[in-house]
Amino acid sequence: TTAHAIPNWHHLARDLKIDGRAFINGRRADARESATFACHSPIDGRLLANVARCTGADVDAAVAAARAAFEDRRWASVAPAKRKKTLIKFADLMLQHAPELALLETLDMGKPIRYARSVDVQLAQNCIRWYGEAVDKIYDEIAPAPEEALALITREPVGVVAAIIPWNYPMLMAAWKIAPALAAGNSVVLKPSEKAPLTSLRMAELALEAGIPEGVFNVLPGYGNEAGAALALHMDVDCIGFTGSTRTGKQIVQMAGQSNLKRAWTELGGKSANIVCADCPDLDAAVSAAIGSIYFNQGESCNAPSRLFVEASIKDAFIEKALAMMPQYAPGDPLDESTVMGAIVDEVQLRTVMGYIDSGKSAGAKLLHGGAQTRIDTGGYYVEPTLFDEVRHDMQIAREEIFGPVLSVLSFTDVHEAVRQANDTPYGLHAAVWTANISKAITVSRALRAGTVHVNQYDNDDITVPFGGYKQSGNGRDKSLHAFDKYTELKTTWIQVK
Ligand code: TXE
Repeated sequence: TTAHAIPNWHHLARDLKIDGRAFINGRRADARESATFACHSPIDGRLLANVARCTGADVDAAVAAARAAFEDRRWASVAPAKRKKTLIKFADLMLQHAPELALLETLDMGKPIRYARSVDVQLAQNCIRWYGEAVDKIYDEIAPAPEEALALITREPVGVVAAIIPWNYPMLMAAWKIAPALAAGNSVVLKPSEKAPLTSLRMAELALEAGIPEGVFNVLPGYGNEAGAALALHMDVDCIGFTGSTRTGKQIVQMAGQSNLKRAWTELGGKSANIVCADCPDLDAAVSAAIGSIYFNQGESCNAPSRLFVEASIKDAFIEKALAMMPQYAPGDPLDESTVMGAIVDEVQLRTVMGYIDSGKSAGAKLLHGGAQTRIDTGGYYVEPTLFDEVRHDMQIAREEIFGPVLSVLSFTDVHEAVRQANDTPYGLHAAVWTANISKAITVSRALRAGTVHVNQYDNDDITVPFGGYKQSGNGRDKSLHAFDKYTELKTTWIQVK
């Protein structure tokens, strides 16, 4: 391919046409009574679009369309090899529209355009492509039954799948849910976060263009307590896949139980611990992984290593190296290609983050860098990368998910005590240990109660591995072939032979 010049994002943003209507049964649709909510950019507060504010009636319409599509099997009966081609076409269309999708994502939730383009669009289209590729390579099972019978164990789509997703990686979270659900032959109703609904809507248009039939993939923007709750309570939704806060995840599971016991899968918050031992094989790598992973995406990542446990004897050296890296994370204009830290998603989240920073200061943690709101004259919401030292395990900033660019440093002298504190949290999403001692690495990684444990790195990630949490970080797993477990039912068929 020829090297493309980097687009002038500000010009593109000015000319961008944004359609905020819902997507139901293969068409754009206003919400009932044309209700809308204003979608503002956290970059500078500008109004991006008035977006359909879907409520119960719209949910009924979308679920009915999804059900009809499932019942007549217009997608479920399509041969896996053909479903594969359609999903790959969908992924190709996302790549063709990569600049537009990246721009929508950046405008909507404030992340730097360089990452929206190189990370979010790429990972989202790759996820859709990967499940497309997988779907004609999976075989069902035959049980070791007695001679006079044949027992088949087959997978069937669960039916109508609802997906409720957050605002931190809108396109990627959409892809993690819809790709395995669609590949398995389900119909989907997706509710994006009211804070970042735009890329989901555009993805629905591209899916239709790729050949995913009408009614199979619907998108309903709206508020959680309106469109979201109506989906979670719906009697004709068979399964719900949720990513968001632990508080809302508990409500989703309750609503599933109080309605039709729809299968409820949750991917929730985290307070991931990163344990760096004095025998860490590469201190520079440990520092850059710790800093890069907490400040990436403005700290708005469920698996961000927000608790850093450093062995006391190397803490000063660690912090000196960390402080030297901080200037490169100064927030900038997200539409500028050189920016690596963008805007916080909205004013509510900004207030939450600032509240935690105040709490850290008043609890006696030592603020070594940042701690302030910045770029206030832009009209947007920016927070400096913030580093607290001398954090104690019982402080609020060490216990609660902040979901912002705030790193808490705790020190330890006994690795067993560090592991105990690392596990002393309701969460269990990610964790890490850095040590050159192989036995210690294995012992500690076994002891850490988390869905993913990193040893001597933090960044490796791939669609091939499951992602999800222990404890109150949720249940079920996104990504990898294991995600099919959530969106399929296992059927046993006994056939008498003689
Ligand atoms: O999340 P919510 P919010 C954490 C993070 C953040 C906090 C609040 O700490 O500061 O949650 O963010 C929908 N019934 N995470 O308020 O409310 C909502 O519309 C049905 C961590 O944005 O959980 C959105 O689509 N749905 C997390 C989705 O749930 C409801 C990612 C997530 O919103 C609903 C996001 C209801 N009653 C936030 N209420 C992670 N770990 O990845 C809300 N929703």
